[in-house]
Amino acid sequence: MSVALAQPERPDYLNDGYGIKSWLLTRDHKRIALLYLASITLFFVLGGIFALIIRLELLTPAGDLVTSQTYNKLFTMHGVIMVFFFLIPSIPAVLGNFLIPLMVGARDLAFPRLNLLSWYVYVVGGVFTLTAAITGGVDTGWTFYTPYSSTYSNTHVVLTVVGVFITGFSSILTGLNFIVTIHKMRAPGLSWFRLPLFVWSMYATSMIFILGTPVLAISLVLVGLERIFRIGIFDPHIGGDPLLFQHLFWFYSHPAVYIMILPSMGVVSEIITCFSRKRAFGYNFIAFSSVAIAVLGFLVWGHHMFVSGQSVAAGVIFSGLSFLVAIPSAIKVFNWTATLYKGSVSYQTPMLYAFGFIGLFTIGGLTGLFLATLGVDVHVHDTYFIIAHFHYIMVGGAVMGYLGGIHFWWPKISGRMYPEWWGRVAAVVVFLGFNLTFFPQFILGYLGMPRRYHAYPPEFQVLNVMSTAGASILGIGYLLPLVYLTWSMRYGPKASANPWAAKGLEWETTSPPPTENFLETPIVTEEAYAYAAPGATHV
Ligand code: HEM
Ligand SMILES: [Cu+2]
Repeated sequence: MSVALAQPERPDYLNDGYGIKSWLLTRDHKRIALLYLASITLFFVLGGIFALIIRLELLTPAGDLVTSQTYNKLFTMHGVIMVFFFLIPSIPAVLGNFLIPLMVGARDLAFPRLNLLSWYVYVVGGVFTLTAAITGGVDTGWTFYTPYSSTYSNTHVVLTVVGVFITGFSSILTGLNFIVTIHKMRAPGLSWFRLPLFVWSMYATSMIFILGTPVLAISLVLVGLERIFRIGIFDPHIGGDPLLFQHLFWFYSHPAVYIMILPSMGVVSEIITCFSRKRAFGYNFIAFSSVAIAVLGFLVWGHHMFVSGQSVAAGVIFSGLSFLVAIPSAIKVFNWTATLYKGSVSYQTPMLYAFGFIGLFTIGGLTGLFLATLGVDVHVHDTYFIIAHFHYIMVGGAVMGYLGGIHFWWPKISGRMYPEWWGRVAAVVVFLGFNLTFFPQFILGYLGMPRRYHAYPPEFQVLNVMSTAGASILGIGYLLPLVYLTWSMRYGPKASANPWAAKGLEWETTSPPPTENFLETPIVTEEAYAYAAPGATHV
């Protein structure tokens, strides 16, 4: 190795132009993905700090760390930030933006300028909501239930919902961009049923973005108008109906919970096939179950309103429809398991997260069925059982998938490898910390501890201490990737084009990819996941 030929380095998307301006005005989907990564990480850290203060408050029964008013603002800001500014945009805006053009063999998304605009819209929305937080906060809970939010709360409701409203446009524009790209810009030979499953999940997610987000936007505008002009939409004193808001809100927000989980399911499908070196078992079923979840998700909002006084008939119908959603979800879990069966499985970091996802999502999904059962829900409604249920889905599921995806595609994104040992350590710490945080909450809720209270009877303390301890471990678990991924951006060993020997067009270009993604248009000649493991009897 004495004479290294001085090869002029081909520019990749990271070194093709320097300086702040070249980033802030970029139209490259990969750079925009990194802009999102930075801003979303910031929100995640903020939301996480709020969460830790909440858990510290609940360490003792007396409610002695912060006042009850401050406590209400803390859990509201935690929820608003995590849901609207982290979970909803996380995988679509970061991984979707980065990967969809690469996966379909295109040079960029269909509307690159619109993509950049989406990021600015997201940031402007974030600035509004953060301003509300800094100048006094909001205490309605992330669900903004009326008539409290529209009439009685004297906090910054309007500023907060304006921020969420603005950010909604970012979702809509991103969804539009993805759908057009997936329809119109697939490489020659890339038929619908050769698409990576991640692309299918993004397609389903985009449908919800476009069909659901406007409903949320309108409901929030109505809350604002009601507060300012007293127009009588939600306040019964002036002819309004407070339950109307719950219908409008959940008509969006139940589908929105699938916005948070479907993308992770797509990520998990990619990771499982790659690290078991098998084609996806039941590809069509996995693909269509994403679409089925998106459609069914619009029919079940009433399961959030079982105790709001809706008719028994409505309750029974919503209960039954909720059970239906379990079918496509179970199909996915079954097909991932069948994909693993007789595969040559390896346990790299992304795969550990994928396993974590499957286990935790299953617990979250099954407890969802408890909640969909009318009689059980009446008992645990608005208790910690609910908190545990949706954190198993949204943190155990969605965040695990997000971290798994970030690790899986990190070599492609940064052109560097992360330290594998640290990766595995972090994955295990996250898994253990997560379960210690949220499992006790199922028991707490079952025993009757209500959610959103800043003090509680002493008999609940032991389980709360466990939960707070778990949250601290979880916090460390999240901090680790933040540190070593940042480190690897500079010092990590250079990654090859395809370090996992994975299938998919994104692995056929260099790491990191050139600005135009591919030097020549790729042509697709085989199905997705054409892995053949040596020694495997099934491929
Ligand atoms: C798959 C992803 C899922 C996610 C992300 C999710 C998320 C959530 C969230 C955020 C809440 C709490 C809302 C609040 O603040 O009040 C919730 C409550 C609920 N979920 Fe899920 N969920 C999922 C799956 C399911 C499934 C499959 C079912 C039923 C088949 C279900 C049934 C329920 C019910 C009935 C409630 C309301 C309980 C109550 O407030 O009394 N969920 N879920
Ligand atoms: Cu729901």
